Amino acid sequence: MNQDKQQTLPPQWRQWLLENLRRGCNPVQLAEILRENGLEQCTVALNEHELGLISGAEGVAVRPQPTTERNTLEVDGHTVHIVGVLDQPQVIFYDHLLSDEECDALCRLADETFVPATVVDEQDGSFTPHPHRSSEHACFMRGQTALIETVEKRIARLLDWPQENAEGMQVLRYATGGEYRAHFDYFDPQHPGSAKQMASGGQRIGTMLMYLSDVEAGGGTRFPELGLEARPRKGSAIYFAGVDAYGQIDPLSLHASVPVISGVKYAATKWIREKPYH
Ligand code: PD2
Ligand code: ZN
Repeated sequence: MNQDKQQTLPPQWRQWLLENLRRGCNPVQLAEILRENGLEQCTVALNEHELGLISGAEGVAVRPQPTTERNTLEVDGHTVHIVGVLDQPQVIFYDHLLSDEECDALCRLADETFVPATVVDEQDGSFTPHPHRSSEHACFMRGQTALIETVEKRIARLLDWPQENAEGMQVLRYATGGEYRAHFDYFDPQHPGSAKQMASGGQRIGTMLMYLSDVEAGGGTRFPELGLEARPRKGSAIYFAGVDAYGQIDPLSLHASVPVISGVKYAATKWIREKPYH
């Protein structure tokens, strides 16, 4: 670095930098913004108090940090297997998250209430049917039945994330040809409709997608940016984060439910929020 050019960061920028480091923002992105503003060579002297505040940010979890050390996890008397892990974006593949009986019971419960599935309208944040999502869904409130509550508790334990920081369960049914084209589960802050969805619970930071049926052909969950596809298997599940380790939305989480070629696909989603969702 050219020492002649070195100067102290202007006070308003200093405040901006400290504030964002404290919030846990990605330091690389903050450095990039400083560079864009010609401030990359400035120095910042921090006092002890400020250092304490920033280092405190490390302890604030912006997304679940599920344990992946063990291959088998005992959760409230139920044994779940971790069968795969991707670090970036964060994707965890679980087997036997649900028993066959739990899958069947969720399908039967949903069979009574299926309606055409909707997506969030980018403009006004309302739920609206869309040709890119040709499936049916049944929406449940958190804790609506004892079984739903059991599954929600299990997910909260697996992810080590509060049960109330999640939306209610949605059970999905895809007939042959049914699909959900490539999309993000997070709310894009650039879209006018996102503020309405984020008013309660903040950002959708992750998705637990559970497969409730085997499917003869098709029906995988595909991540086109990763060249990765999870295939449905009754009782298995994938968890994927929609934000990076700094809580920034992650475009690599783009995903789709590819068309069912043969059979019927049942799945269930639990969308995980950054804050309590009501
Ligand atoms: O059912 C799926 O595989 C799937 C894939 C991608 C569901 C969703 N997204 C969703 O409901 O958001
Ligand atoms: Zn999705």
